Amino acid sequence: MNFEELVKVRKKFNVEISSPDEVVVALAGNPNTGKSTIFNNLTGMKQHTGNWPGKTVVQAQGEFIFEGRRYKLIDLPGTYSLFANSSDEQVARDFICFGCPDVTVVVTDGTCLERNLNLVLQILEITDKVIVCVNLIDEAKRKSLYVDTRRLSCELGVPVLATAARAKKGLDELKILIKDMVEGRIKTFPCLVRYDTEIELLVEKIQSQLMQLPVSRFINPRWVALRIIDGDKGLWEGINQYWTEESSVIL
Ligand SMILES: Nc1nc2c(ncn2[C@@H]2O[C@H](COP(=O)(O)OP(=O)(O)O)[C@@H](O)[C@H]2O)c(=O)[nH]1
Ligand SMILES: [Mg+2]
Repeated sequence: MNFEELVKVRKKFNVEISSPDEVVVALAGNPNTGKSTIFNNLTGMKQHTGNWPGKTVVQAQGEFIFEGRRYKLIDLPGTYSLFANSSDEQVARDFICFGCPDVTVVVTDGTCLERNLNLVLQILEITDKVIVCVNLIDEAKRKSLYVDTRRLSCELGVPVLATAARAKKGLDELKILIKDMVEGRIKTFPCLVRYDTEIELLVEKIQSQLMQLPVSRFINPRWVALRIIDGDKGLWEGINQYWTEESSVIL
């Protein structure tokens, strides 16, 4: 998307950007993983809260400047899944999918990673611009849990870093990773869930048709194909709501 298109789409989420250099970072994760702690530490006093447009879900936005660049941080509602059963999940999914964040940071709880990885895998199906934060690493250590972030990063195909947000540990590294990702110094190879052959063949078929549509420039065709097979109506609603200009092409 060019700058004007991005400005228009993000405005629909009440996220205003003023220059093409400004970076939009979404903070996603299960509830109580430390998202707000990270958000507050990174943005300090430069933040404000409101509601997501048309929803009673609280939206927190904040800013920080790092090495001369402005970053806008969007604290998404805490969710266990993106299958849009609640308005929280819908907000998180719609923003990750249609709000075009430049980077999505998924904050996970290092003391119960397994449960958190479900959301990580769902987000990796939508976007490859993901950084996984294994937070509460101090708690994990206290429970004698060791997280091999390097191995996890190899398996997920995206950067993984350990943080202890309450003690402000790892947050400088997080900023560097975000910057490196935005500036194209990090290549990711997201781990994608492979489904049964029957489904994969169908995905391939739908995907190749989607690839011929202009909208495939903006949205991951594999993910759309999976949602179509899933019979997910929320996807069409999202496309109509946020990408009106593109919808006639896809529907
Ligand atoms: N020990 C420890 N506590 C943390 C850490 N990060 C956040 N917390 C605490 O975990 C609780 C939930 O954090 P919060 O940021 O509100 O989580 P959110 O629901 O994801 O926004 C709060 O009491 C935080 O102080 C951390 O790295 N270590
Ligand atoms: Mg919070």
